[in-house]
Parts: sequence; structure tokens; C-alpha cells
Amino acid sequence: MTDQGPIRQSSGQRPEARRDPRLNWWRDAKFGMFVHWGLYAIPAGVWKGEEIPGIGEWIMYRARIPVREYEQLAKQFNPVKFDAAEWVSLARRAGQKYLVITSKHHDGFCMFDSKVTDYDIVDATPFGRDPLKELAAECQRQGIRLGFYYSQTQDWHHPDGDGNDWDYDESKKDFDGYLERYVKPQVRELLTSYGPISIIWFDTPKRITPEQSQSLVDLVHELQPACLVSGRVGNHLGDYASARDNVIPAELLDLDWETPATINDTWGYKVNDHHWKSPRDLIRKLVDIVSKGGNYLLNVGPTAEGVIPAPSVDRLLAMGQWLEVNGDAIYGTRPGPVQGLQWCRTTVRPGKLYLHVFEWPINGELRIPGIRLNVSHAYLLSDPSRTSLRASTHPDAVLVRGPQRAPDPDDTVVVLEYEE
Ligand code: FHN
Repeated sequence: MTDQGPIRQSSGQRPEARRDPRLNWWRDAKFGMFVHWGLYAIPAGVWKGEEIPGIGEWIMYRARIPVREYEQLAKQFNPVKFDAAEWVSLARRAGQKYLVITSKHHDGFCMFDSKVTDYDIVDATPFGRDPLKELAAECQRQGIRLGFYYSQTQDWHHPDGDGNDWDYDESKKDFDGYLERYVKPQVRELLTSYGPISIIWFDTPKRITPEQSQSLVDLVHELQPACLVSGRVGNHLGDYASARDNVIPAELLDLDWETPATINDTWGYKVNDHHWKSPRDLIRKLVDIVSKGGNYLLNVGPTAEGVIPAPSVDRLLAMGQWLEVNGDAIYGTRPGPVQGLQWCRTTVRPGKLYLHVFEWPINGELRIPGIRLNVSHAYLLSDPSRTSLRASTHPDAVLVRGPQRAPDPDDTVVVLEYEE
């Protein structure tokens, strides 16, 4: 994999992890919720009346906001509408199996009660609650796995963190000191005070050395051996690989990988971003990713009041409705044998091939090239009575006669049960 590919070399998977059973739950989960939430939700893309282009959580960087000014936002942060039960329930109803939330993004503000700094949600805001504690309890209660995003390299608030050259002199930074005395104690806090954590989602490795990345991986595994480390810990040392943001590889990859993605065009909330992807687009992206062996980590950016924007909620619920009917063709599956077709995707589990049809043929006759299967029963996954569809095996293809019109214009799933 080169830097030009869908996965940067630095964001890859350690080769031994590919067969590691610690990843089994993650390999089966397929779909997670990403949450970008922090002080940047207050300006929401607008600083001193000016629209700041780009993703919302980068506003401090893009507008070169001095630390002393940006810090003041904490005094206003009071997300009284935050309701951990509601967020976790939304993830559950969307069919998402894990939730990864920003504990500290590049702006350096900590969304948890850290003893290492006062620049955190409990000490510096009128809110005074630890949302990660509340989410951890709710995730336990509702059976959703919890992960923490943590920006290990970039920290625009810390004098020795990477990225802020408008307040601090880059040449004077003690990056290693920052890692040892700030990042590592915080990672320790995150892994010792919130119960079982399934993922530490490091991001933007940038200048981090292989030794430094390795020491973070070791720390995570020492504290919680089952906890996975995202590929963006850097230097090809993650438990699984991370695709570029919003990028879906063109073909099946022999890796454990994940695409982090937005529903509109920003991660952190932006008041003026209304560029929402359609439910159909999102469902198909999920299917496309799963058919190529990946996971989809789909983001929401809650407001400064703690509310997940309604367009995100609507889309996630639509995905959940589709998954309610078609989840068997997603969860626990593996990529199918037929790849590279425009009109359909395939996933498999022992004895079953799932055909995900995006474009239904005019006569309802599906021709799946390149496979020989002894089909014992073909039916629509959405059909509770599992009425048999006519299927025949030919030397170069399997033919299935379905209804004239697409039963589900987003993705109709046809199940082919076969003798192995
Ligand atoms: O810079 C971040 C960005 O703000 C966001 O968190 C995404 C999510 O994958 N990661 C980085 C850019 O790739």
C-alpha cells in the first residue's frame, strides 16, 4: 500500500494483527458511530462573524485563534441537553455496534475529567459533568462498545504539542516530553477510569516516531489487553488499518480496515453545513465497505447544547430500519466472491451468499457472473415467508429470477443458500 492508496502507510495494520482474535468482535460489527464533540461546537464554523472554511473542529487552526482566546469558549460550554442514554440509543437504533467519541481533539480541550490538566470539561466549564463517564455507563447498559478518540500528536493548546505555531515556537517544542508527561498519563486515565474500552482511536500521527507509536500501543495493551488501537497511531502499528477520511477503497483489501466518514461535510458541528448525504447513499456506502472487508465509522457532530442534529438522526434511523430487515447480510459476514460489479455487491457467511442489488434489472432477471454455486434456496431477505425464487446454475453464471420491480430501491438483498 502506498501513500497514494486509500490507506496511508502510516495508518496501517501490524501484519500480526490480521489474524488476531481480539479483533473478532470488530470484524463482525461493521458499523460504528463516530462522535466529534468539543468546544468547536460553539463557534460552529463562524468566528467573529466570519465563516471559516473547512471542517468545524479545525476552526482554531484555520482562524489562527490564540490559545488565550480559544480557551474562553470553555466558560460558555454548557451542553444541558446532552443525554448519554439518547445518544447511545440512537447508535443502537441505527444498527451501530460501537461508538467512538473525541476525548481530546487537536484543539487540546479534554472532554473528560483529567487530573493532568484543568483544561477539561469538568474543571473549566459551567457544565461540570464528565460526558465520557455517562456514555461509558450507558454503553454498558445498552450493549454498545465504547472507544475514545485521542489526538496524540496534534495539540494546539499544549505548548509542546504539534501544530500550533502561532502561539508557540516550533523549534522550542519538547514533543517527547509532551508525550511522556501529558499524553501517556491521559491515555492511562482513559483506560483506568471508564471501564472496558474497546478502541483507542489515535489520529494524525504526523511527526510521531516508530518508537513513540509503539510505546503508545504497548501502553494501551498493558492497561487493557483487549482494547484495539486504530491505525492512525502511526508507523503501521495499529491493530487495524484506517482508510483516508470518506474514502472507500476501489477493491477488496486483505486487511482489517475502517473508513471514518461524515454524513455532511464536517466532523465537528457547523451551523451552515447542510450538505447531507442521502440515506440511500449512506446505506450503499455501508454495503460497499462491508463487501470489501471494511467497517464504516459514521460521524455525528453534536451541537454545543449536546444535541445530535436532526438530519443526522433521520439518516441514522433510516439506516437502522434497513439494517433491521437486512442485518443478516451485513453483521458477521465476510466479503463475497463476486467483486467489481457496478450494480451489485456480495457478502457471505457459511452456506449463504448475499447479493446486494443496487440496480434492479428491468425484467427482474439477475445474472451473477463468475460463480458456480449449487443453490438450494434463493429468496429475498426482506420476505418473511422466504418464498423461493427460481435460480439456476450455469457454467459461467448463476441466474435468479426475481420480481419485476426492485423490492427495495436502496439495496434489495437476495439470499442464495448453497451446499458447500
Ligand atoms: O484532522 C482530523 C479531523 O479533524 C477528523 O478528526 C478526522 C476524522 O477521521 N481525522 C483527522 C483528519 O484525517
